[in-house]
Amino acid sequence: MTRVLAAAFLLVLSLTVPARAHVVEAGAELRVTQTFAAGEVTFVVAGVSSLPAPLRVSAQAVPATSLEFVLELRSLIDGSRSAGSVRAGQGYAALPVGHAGPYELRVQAGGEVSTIPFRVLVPASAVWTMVMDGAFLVAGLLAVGGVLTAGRSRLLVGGASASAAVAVTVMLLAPHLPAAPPEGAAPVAEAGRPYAQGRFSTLPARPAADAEFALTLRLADGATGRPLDDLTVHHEAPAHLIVTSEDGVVFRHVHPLRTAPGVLTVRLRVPRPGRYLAYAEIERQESGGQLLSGAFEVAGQARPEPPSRKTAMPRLTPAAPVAGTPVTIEISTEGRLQPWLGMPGHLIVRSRDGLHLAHAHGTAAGESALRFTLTLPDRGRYLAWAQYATGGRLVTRPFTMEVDR
Ligand SMILES: [Cu+2]
Repeated sequence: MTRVLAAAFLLVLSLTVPARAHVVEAGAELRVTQTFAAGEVTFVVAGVSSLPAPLRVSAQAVPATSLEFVLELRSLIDGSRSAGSVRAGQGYAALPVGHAGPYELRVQAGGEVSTIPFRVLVPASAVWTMVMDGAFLVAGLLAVGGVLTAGRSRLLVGGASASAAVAVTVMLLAPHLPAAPPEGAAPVAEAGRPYAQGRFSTLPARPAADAEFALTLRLADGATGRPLDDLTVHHEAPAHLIVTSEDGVVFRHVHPLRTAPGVLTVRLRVPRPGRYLAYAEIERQESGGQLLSGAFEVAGQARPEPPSRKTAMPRLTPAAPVAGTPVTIEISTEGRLQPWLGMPGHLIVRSRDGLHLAHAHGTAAGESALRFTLTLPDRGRYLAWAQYATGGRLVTRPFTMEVDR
């Protein structure tokens, strides 16, 4: 009986000991989406578990592009550099890194450059993980002894049981115990940080319809006024920029490039003149999300609305949405959904006057439908755009919603 128990325990041991992955949060990959002229490109920096090691950087683009990205990695601690290149959807660049801590990854393609700050983190062991590992080891050794002596040594069997109890207890408590901060992590500030101030500008100052222009967002710390350069990547980008024409005909959801500390820029081209509203979703480190807004004018000849693209026919529940209470929106999608920015789908909703902007995340409702739930604050007409990826391309489907009461 004891022999069977000991053998069973050894089996459990062999399954549990190598699976210590739950503490290795630092080994997670980092995904950063940037809008290049070619389209949306997500750079994927694979996690590392020990150093020195090559940092693997790959790129995924929608729509697919064969553009080559030149990469340069620079340590902000000692200035050491490594370089490489990668094509979207093809393999990875291996950039050697010697130590944990802050780095900048410079990505360049076709005259556009973005410098992405990030941290290389290496998992550090907390004291309790060492206790757990030690207890498992002792239990294992004693259990082996127990098997060899056919369970005749009470000391061995008792010791194995006691060690196993300690190990299992620590393992069960593990999710509630504090993890050691990974090596290379930034010092944690106690409170959140001041609000960001954002100023939008265009180059040229008055862009023209159908001509490329640069839209720049300059971020400043609300307390000191200094350039704000501590954005954290959320939903796979440091900043999500929504640009809509005031009439809602034109919609862009892009991810600007960091061209200098606190300066985010994206190249745009819009087909219609008029007033445009810009919104940036950002998140400072150790702080909540913030929405910054601005506006700019595009010059050019007014012309009739272009034939509208495929609009969505949403199914609303309740069919007549009520201000201040949730509405569920279901839209059917063509083709199998691919995650986009870490989610099956996104829904951007703007009030007609532009004073309200919401961003909801969808859940897949079966193979070919997306479901969103959100609450619209007031009566009126809302312009909505559902976004998802399928078949290697991004789909944007506009529709409107009326809130009558
Ligand atoms: Cu975004």
